[in-house]
Amino acid sequence: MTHSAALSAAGFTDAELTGGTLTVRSPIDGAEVAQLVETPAAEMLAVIARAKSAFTAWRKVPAPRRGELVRLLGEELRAAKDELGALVTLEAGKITSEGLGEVQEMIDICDFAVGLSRQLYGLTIASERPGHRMAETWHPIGPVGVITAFNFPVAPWAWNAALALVCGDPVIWKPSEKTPLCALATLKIFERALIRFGDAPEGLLQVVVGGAELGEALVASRDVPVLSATGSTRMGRAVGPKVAERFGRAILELGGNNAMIVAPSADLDMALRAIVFSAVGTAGQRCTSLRRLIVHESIREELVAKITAAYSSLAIGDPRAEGTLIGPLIDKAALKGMQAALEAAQAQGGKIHGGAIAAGVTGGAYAAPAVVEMPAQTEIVREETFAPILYVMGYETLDQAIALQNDVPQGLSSCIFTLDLREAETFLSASGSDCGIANVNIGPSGAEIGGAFGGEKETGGGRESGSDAWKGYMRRQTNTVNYSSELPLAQGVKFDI
Ligand code: UN1
Repeated sequence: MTHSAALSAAGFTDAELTGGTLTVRSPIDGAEVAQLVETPAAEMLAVIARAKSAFTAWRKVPAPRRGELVRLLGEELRAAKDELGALVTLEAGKITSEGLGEVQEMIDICDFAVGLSRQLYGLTIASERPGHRMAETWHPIGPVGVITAFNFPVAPWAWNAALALVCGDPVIWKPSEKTPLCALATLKIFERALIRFGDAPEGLLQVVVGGAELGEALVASRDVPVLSATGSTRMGRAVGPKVAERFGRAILELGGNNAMIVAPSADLDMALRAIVFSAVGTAGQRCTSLRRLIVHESIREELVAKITAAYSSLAIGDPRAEGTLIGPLIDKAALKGMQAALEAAQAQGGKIHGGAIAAGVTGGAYAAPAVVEMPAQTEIVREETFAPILYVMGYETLDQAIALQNDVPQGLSSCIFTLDLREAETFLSASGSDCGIANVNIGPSGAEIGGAFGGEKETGGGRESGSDAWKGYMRRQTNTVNYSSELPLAQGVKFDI
C-alpha cells in the first residue's frame, strides 16, 4: 500500500495532513507524509481543564457502564485493525505482522479492561472495635497524562487508557513527535466508540500534538494526578522528580537492557528462534528487545555460529513486503547511534559479526543486525542502544550468569533457557533475576497484556497493563464505619470528656 492509500484508509483527509509545522516522515523511505498542526503550549491549561471537567462527570458513571465504552473501543479497533496496523507500519516502520500485533495488543487490553470494570475490588477488613466495620474502596483519581514513544505508538497508550477509562479517569495523550498520526487515527477510532456509547462527557480523550513542552505541561500540572510515561531513562529522569515534587504519581516505563542466559541443558533450536525474534524483531527497537546473551562457555561458539548463520538469511527491507523480517530503524540518527555503539564495542574488545548498513528502501535507515562477542560486560554493553545489536558474553557458573545479568542499570526483562528445574527456579527466585519480567524458555520480548508490564532500577519501577496495575489509576480509601452506640477508640486509648 502506498503512503497516501494508507493515510486515507486510516481516515485522514488532505486538509488534516497539511498546513502545520510538525513534519511527519515515514521511516520506510524518509518521505514526508504530513505537516501537522501542533497544539500550542499555551492551550495546555485549557486541555487540562477540559479533562478535569470530564472527570467530574465520568467518575459518577458506574464502572461497568464505563467498561461499555471500552468494549465499544475494542470493537472499533477490531474493525479498524488492518488500517491502523498499516499506519503503524507507515509511521514506525514495523513489518506488517508486528503492526497488526500491536493493534491486537490494544484489543486484548480492551477486553481485559471490560472484565476489570466489574472487578475493581476493594477489601473488607476486620475492625478491632465492636460494632465497627472497615473497608477499602477504590475511587477514580483524575485526569491521566500518557506520554508514549515512537517504537510502540499505540499499544502502551491502550494499556494506560483502557484501564484509566474504566477506572473513571479521562486521558490526555501526548504521543511521540515521530508518530502522531497513529495517535490521531486512534482518536478517530475512539470517537466512533464514543458516538455509539452516547452520553460520555466531552474531553474524555484528548490528543496533543507537538514537542516536549506539551509533555512538560502535563508533568507540571497538579490537575494531572497520574502521569504515565514510556521512553528513555533520560526522559524519565526529567519527568519523575518533577511529578514527585508536586506529589503526583508517575508510572515510568523506561529503558531496558534485557538478557537471556543460555544454560548447557537448553534446547538450542528453541533458544535460537527466541533469540532471533527478540533481538531483531522491530529492528531491535523494543524496550524488551534482547540485547545481551549470556551463554555457557561450553556452547558459546556453537550458538554464535547458529545465530550468525540465521542472521545471514533474514530479509531486510520494506516492512510492507511479504517475507521481510527486519524493517527500518526510525531515522538516520538511530542508524548513527547503532554505528557509534558498534565502534565503541570494537574499541572495548568486541568482535563484530554483521551490523552493516543495508540497502533497504532508498531514503530509509536500514541495517543488518549485529552479533558482538564481548570479552566482558563493558561500558557499551551496559547502555541501551535502540538497534539490533546483540552482545554475547560467556559464563561458567549460574551464579556468575545471574550476577552478570543483574549488573546493568536497567531492570525490565530477562529470561533463561534451560531444561534444568533447579536452574530455572533459581533464576526466578528472590536471588535470581532482578527484573520486572523474568521468563523461562521464552525470549524477553512480546509480553502478553495479562501480566503487569514494567521493570526496576532505571526502568523506572512503573507497572502498566494487566494484573493489578489498575490500582495505579485510582485512589485508595480506607473506611471505618461505626454502627454501634458507643465510641471506643482504637488501641484502647481512653479520652473521657
Ligand atoms: C515497548 O517496547 O515499549 O513485550 C513495549 C513486548 C510488547 C511491548 C513492548 N508487548 O515486547
